[in-house]
Amino acid sequence: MSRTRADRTGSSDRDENSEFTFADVSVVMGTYNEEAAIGNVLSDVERVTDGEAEVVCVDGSSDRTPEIARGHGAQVIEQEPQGYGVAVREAILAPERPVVVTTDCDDTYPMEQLPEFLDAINAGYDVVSGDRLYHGADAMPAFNRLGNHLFALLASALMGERVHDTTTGMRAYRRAVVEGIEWTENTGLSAELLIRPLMRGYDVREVPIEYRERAGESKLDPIEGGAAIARSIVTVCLEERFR
Ligand SMILES: Nc1nc2c(ncn2[C@@H]2O[C@H](COP(=O)(O)OP(=O)(O)OP(=O)(O)O)[C@@H](O)[C@H]2O)c(=O)[nH]1
Ligand SMILES: [Mg+2]
Repeated sequence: MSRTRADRTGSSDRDENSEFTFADVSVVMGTYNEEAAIGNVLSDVERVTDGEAEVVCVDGSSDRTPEIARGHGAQVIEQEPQGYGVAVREAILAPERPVVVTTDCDDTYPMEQLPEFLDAINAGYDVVSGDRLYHGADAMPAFNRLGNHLFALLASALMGERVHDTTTGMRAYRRAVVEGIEWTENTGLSAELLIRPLMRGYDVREVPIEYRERAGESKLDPIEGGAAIARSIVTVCLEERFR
């Protein structure tokens, strides 16, 4: 999926020869009543990155999620719950480290694959996107799985380039990407975070990831959320095509 770097605004915050380590990585997430999952997610990040990655949680919880996060040394930014994208937009823009990794705080995403994501950034990619559907995503509810396949087909048709998982929550970005684009979507932010960089010529790579069953309750209504995501895909693709 490599493309020409049409309008990149600086691909790296350090010299050509030095590689990013986990000390250059912020793992960020929206957290909304995730006390069943957050302990595992943050322990995994700590273990896999040797405690080097910093963690930022934008939190709207009324349960013990923020206490657990602080107990793991995470930075917690409090925010009234306003939806996925409002939280995640704040989360990606908060840190200052040169590599930003998003994840959901529901224990579905494999933090064990963080080294692979960092390797791909060090290989020169601007965005590394976890493709849950490659391995089948058996742990995903069938309706969501079908929807995610259809979103990827819709986005691929509108972009003229095949992508396989537009709604994944696990990605790594160079900071220049998250800062260089204005983000407008809420429930559809995850798709927007893939589509706008791709259509602007950034180097984007999908990597297959394992996907686990969710711990705790979903915050997404499959029908309403699905319709919002489809609308975001169409809007964002058209905006990018005619910008
Ligand atoms: N702060 C904050 N976080 C949110 C909000 N809505 C969702 N989140 C978080 O965003 C992440 C994604 O939400 P999920 O419920 O996992 O949505 P999803 O992945 O589409 O749905 P599942 O497939 O059921 O996991 C989770 O970590 C949520 O806690 C919100 O309004 N505020
Ligand atoms: Mg989730």
